[in-house]
Amino acid sequence: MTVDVTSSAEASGDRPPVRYSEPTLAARAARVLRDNDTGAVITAAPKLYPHMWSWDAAFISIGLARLDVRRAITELETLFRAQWRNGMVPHIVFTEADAYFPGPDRWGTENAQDGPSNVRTSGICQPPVHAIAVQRVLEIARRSSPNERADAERFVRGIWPKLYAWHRWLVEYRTPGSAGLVAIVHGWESGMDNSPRWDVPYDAVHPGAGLPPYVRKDVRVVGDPSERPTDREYDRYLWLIEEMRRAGYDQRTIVENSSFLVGDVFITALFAVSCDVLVELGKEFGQSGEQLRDLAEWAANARQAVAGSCHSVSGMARDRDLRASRWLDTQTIAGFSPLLCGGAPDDVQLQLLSLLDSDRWCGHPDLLAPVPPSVSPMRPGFNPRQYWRGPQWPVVVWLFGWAFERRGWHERARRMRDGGIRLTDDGSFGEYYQPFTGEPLGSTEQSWTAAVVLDWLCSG
Ligand code: 2M8
Repeated sequence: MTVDVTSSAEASGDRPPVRYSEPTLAARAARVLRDNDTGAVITAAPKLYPHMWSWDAAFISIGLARLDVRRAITELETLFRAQWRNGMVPHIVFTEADAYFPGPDRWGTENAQDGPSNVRTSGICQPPVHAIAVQRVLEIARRSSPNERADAERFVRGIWPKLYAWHRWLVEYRTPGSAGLVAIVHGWESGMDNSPRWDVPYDAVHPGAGLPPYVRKDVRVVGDPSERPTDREYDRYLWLIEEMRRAGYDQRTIVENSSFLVGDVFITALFAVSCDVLVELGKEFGQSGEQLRDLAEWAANARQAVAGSCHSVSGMARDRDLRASRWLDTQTIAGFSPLLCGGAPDDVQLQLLSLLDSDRWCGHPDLLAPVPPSVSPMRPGFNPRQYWRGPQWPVVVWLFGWAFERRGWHERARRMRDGGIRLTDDGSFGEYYQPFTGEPLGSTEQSWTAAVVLDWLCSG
């Protein structure tokens, strides 16, 4: 096995003192995806997350397509078989594994009117990146064999109406309030669970006496429990589930009454660009003009909402607490959302690009790899080891790189790719990374990390 040994200075923290060559790294990434395949799904991670997660599955399918287009298609089809009757794509599709909390019994979605009958799922959603994955799988298949190309084209025809229904659900049920942002009813829907973005709205969530007791499993799996959210935070997460369960997972009731309702600017930006992608696919595959017009209108509205959220001084995009009717000024990676979807005025965009390059973000002199951390190392509250409060996430880097490429910013896209590979070339495929030492944190052998690394390596 080819390994390049780093200098001892770089080998600080617990990062293994090796840097794999690209072919070896690719082989290791492929092995992680194969090892995490239960035969039915690729679990998000073998120990910490032994089920299928919605946005993980999208990224996983992109990496899988580099190995086996058919397997990538199956992964997305499995996720969409769990789509709710109202269009929602659930954030977890449960396997038989018992090692994760909250499991299906705690969610209790089996009596939800709109839930799927064939499989057990959670009762919330995650960021809408699936159209992006479908298009990527198609592109990769087209560069593979004629059979894979035909399989992928058949697949796109079949999944397009389901993607449209998923996007329509987000508009119908999750775009309340005048700001036009797509709203979340639980921090877990954002995918950035424990981000300081949610600290203020979570302060208003008061777990009631009726919160059933529970035992966490995540802190037993992660070596250092202080990286994970606190018990107090978990009480709030569980309380929100309790509220939804009591509402029978009826979306209108939840959006009206839940203790947490926040317009999420990062999801809104992803939604805008995913609608664009769906329009492109829909035009090519002959979908109805009316639906294409809907998608174009939803994209325009979402883009406008993202631009409208930008702070007048910093330029950073903001979430909106829809319960308290106020903007949330906490500055995190989500503040760069307009760079994902475009639509902000040129001066704001330039301001964001120069901020992203500055020593407050990617240009910070102590970063191992010049890719954006989840929170700026210069902000109070930055914690280099704590879940969504400072570390770098390879999938987030992939998303920015993908968006930059799409926007024609090839040099910027290349920097995200190269930086992402530098971050992960220890070959452990961490869930997230300590930005200064590159120590892998949380889970290792995390499927979506392996998947985006594989995509980067195959697109170099
Ligand atoms: C993390 O979220 C789950 C809850 O959904 C957890 O902490 O238990 C997040 O990083 C989320 O974005 C990700 O999809 C999930 C599985 O990788 O883990």
